Amino acid sequence: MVYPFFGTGRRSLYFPQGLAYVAAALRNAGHTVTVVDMEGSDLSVDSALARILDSSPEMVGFGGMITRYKIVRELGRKLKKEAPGVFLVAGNSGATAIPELYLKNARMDAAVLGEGEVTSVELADAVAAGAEWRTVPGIAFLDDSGAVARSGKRELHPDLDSLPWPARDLFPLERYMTSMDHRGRRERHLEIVASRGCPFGCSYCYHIYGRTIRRRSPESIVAEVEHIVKRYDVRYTGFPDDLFTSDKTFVLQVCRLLRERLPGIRWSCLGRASTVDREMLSAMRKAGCYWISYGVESGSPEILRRMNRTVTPEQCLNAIRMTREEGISTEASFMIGMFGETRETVAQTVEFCDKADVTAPMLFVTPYPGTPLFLEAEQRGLIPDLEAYVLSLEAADRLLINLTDMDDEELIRLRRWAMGTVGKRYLLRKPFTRIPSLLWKHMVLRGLGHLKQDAEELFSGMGRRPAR
Ligand code: B12
Ligand code: SF4
Repeated sequence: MVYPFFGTGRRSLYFPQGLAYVAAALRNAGHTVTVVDMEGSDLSVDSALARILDSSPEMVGFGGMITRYKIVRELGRKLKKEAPGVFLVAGNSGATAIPELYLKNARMDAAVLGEGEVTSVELADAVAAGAEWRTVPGIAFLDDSGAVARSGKRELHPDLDSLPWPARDLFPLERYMTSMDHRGRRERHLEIVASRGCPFGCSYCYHIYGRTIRRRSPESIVAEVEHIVKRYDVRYTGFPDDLFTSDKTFVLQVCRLLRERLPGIRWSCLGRASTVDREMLSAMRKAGCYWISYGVESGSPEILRRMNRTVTPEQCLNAIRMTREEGISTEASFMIGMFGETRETVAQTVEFCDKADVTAPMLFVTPYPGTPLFLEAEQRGLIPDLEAYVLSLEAADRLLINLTDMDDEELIRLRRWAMGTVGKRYLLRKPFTRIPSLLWKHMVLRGLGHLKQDAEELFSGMGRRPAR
């Protein structure tokens, strides 16, 4: 199992839950699993290749989201040359959304579509036995004519509690746990997945687990948190689920068990404004919830409507205020550059940040493969070369595709203005605490070298809103 590298110079490491789940399922089924973790072990392509070949695998599985496609392609091509008999398979959101690239250009024999535990075991069983593997449900492969073919549909796993917990022991876990967490702190941390799926249909979001939400039982979730606390001395945890707050009864039950069994634990999750209320937030706080990040995305009702968000700016504002009042830190995320975005709608986002008293990097709206937004961009002819586009995908802080009627330069300037203005006003509302804390966070996360560049960027965006 290979976890491809993303880039250099970062100080936060995110444990690859999906790959670890698949590794556990394969091991449980009797296969011998070795992990080559390029991210956690800081491996170059050549050293990863050497480690893969050293382990004499029958099958190599690649994980990592779409931003890591470049490395999968490089390793796939090299492996096909050096060890042509080894079966190559890729999983995760990229391979699921655009299997054709992984099969044709990265030389994978198969792509596992969606949830990987059962499919990868059936595939490995078939490959190990020299049996027909193309009939395993839930995969894509190239047929004899070189066209992408799909096997039958793989049903989503009906009982998440019965899946083996991620095979964390196969990874250089210490590095993940002691890396910087999302708050810029070094408190031993590790997250666990409590549910899969989300019923909403935001147009920029990719649903690898579909629109039906499946939750683990609160008992199983808290048992896993207890396990990571006891076994790895974890002090801070979190739920990276699409929508941890989807159901009040579920959240209240998890909170009750956390309070009873792990009174000192602290944790975080992602939130959606329309699914939280005061009772839920209060219970979460009492159970150790320390931080919630809300996807707000825009302060303009019209842009939210175009994103199919089904939340209003007022709901977001209420949720943020309520969360703070209950004693939980909040963050909000924003994007700029949706179809229909104008200088006025960006100004509404800036106004929202003022009212909510938040600051946040604002990403460019980026159509990720498999999303409704991507389909629309493709239909409008905005993605003429799929692979070139995928290779350019990073963290959406560079403008890759302009969906607006503004020209690129204007949109870039507008984003810089919005971020600068929001940042400045946020700092000046409480200068004596916020400025030192921002400087410290920047130094810790980005290093001294970036301080000057970041400050210049911030100050250059603080002027008047750019004229057309
Ligand atoms: C946590 C998270 C992150 C973490 C990092 C996680 C990590 N270790 O890589 C952080 C915060 C860093 C992050 C960043 C980004 N993320 Co993110 N992230 C998630 C999130 C919320 C959960 C991922 C997770 O742990 N899921 C739980 C595990 C169990 O599921 P899984 O990973 O999908 O694994 C299963 C299958 O995919 C499959 N599988 C996975 N690997 C393998 C390997 C093999 C061999 C096989 C057979 C199967 C297989 O089986 C697994 C078990 O069923 C997902 C949303 C989601 N619900 O998945 C988005 C998501 C993956 N992120 C996404 C995006 C767009 C990004 C960013 C590009 C955002 C941005 N603009 O900056 C960045 C990219 C950063 C980077 N460095 O690459 C998109 C990807 C869209 C796409 N079409 O690919 C998603 C789907 C969000 C969304 N709903 O749109 N992200
Ligand atoms: S952005 Fe959040 S609420 Fe919207 S569909 Fe994705 S996971 Fe669900």
